[in-house]
Amino acid sequence: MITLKDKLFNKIQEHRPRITKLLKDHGDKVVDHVTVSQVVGGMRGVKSLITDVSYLDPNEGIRYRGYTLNEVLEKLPKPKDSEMPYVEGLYHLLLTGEIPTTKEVDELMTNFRNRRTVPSYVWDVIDSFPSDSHPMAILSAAVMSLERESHFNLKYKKGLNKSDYWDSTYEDATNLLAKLPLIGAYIYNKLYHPKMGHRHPDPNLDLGANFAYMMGKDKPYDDVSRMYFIIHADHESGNVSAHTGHLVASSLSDIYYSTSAMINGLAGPLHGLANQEVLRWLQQLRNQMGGKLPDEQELKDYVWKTLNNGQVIPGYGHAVLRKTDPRYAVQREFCLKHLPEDELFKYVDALYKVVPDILREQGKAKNPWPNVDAQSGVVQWHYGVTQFDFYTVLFSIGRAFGVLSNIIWDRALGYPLERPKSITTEMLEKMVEFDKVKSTLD
Ligand code: CMX
Repeated sequence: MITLKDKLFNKIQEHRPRITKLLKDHGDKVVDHVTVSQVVGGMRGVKSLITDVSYLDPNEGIRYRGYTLNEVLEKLPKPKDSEMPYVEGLYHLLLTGEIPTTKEVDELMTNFRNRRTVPSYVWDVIDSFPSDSHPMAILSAAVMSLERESHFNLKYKKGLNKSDYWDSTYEDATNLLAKLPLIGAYIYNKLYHPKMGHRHPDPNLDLGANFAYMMGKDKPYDDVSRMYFIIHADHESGNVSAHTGHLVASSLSDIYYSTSAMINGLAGPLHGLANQEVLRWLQQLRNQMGGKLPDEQELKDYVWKTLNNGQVIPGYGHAVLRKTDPRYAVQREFCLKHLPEDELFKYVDALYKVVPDILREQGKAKNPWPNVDAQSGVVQWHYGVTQFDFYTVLFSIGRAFGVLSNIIWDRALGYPLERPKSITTEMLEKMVEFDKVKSTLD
């Protein structure tokens, strides 16, 4: 049977001439122009990165390899009696653009199983952290400690042909992806359930079910894990975590350095950490309400108070999206089916009815609609993962699938070191002055 790696190689061979032709025939074609606001404002919307793994449409949301999230969840093979597909199948889709067969997913599950042994020194690194450390800091260090395992580095030192970079990068990436759920669950049990201790993975389970098992959670947490990892996997290349992973990898740092950097970027409250901020914010409100559900006016007052204190409403807004995030919608559907009576879900749903209008009235946020983080903590909380500091670790495990797929392709297509140009404020001022003088002369 043709392996995932063989299939990937064929896809790479097909794709390489497209980039060569684009560069040769159209290298000077102008793709975008850049305004002063974009230079000062974090390069919002500047078309300057390339990826085929996913595309984010402002109104429609994310597509993985052309498929909407609902299509991905519908088309990928699923374990028996499960609502959510195999995460292993998602990796196949992200890398090749093709929906795998059940047989291909089976093969990939064996492949992952053979790669998931975590060296004992990683457990030592995790254990050496004080128990009040943030789980994202521990995760980042645990991934970093694995760097000595990099095949890419070994081969590069011996002399590696550029056209073969992708091969050992694929090996490193797949090794890390197989280990990440074990590392995540170990961190969880160390910090929050030290008495339960570390659970070894069950060889008969897929990645999502094994994660639930290692976390000590019953069904349907296996589906929650699959859903969570799949919907968080990729959001094209410009978001902080994906961009950081790509940027670091562009210097040919191996994927352990790149993934650790990706995790560090995700740990910011404006990005992945927003899911824990949502829970913190909801808990504050819940405490204030002393057990009763807030009415509409009480909710509005709480939202306005947050804004008037100069804080953002966590879980709302987005740098690219201009509609409700489909990742929010997928989780909402899951909640409506499995936990419609959950108290926090009712809070989240009630907020959905008031926050967009308030943000519109305030007039600052370009997108008043909820993003993925508005809903994800509630699902975790319902199934007993109430330690909200941990939520971004779950996001990281999912995000690594997209970022690493991208890095493998970056190497396969020979994308160079990333190096945008910076200029000084004085230069910008002179450009503006020059335009003013020019227009008076015109
Ligand atoms: N609450 C209050 N104000 C908000 C807001 C929100 N949810 N979203 C945006 N704004 C404000 C911005 O802070 C900014 O204010 P200033 O002009 O005073 O700086 C203004 O609206 C314009 O911002 P924008 O162009 O609409 O949004 P950005 O691209 O700058 O930022 C994001 C995007 C996500 C950081 C922002 O919407 C935000 O802070 N949201 C809350 C945090 C959050 O949920 N982050 C998770 C995003 C998803 C993810 O990456 O995981």
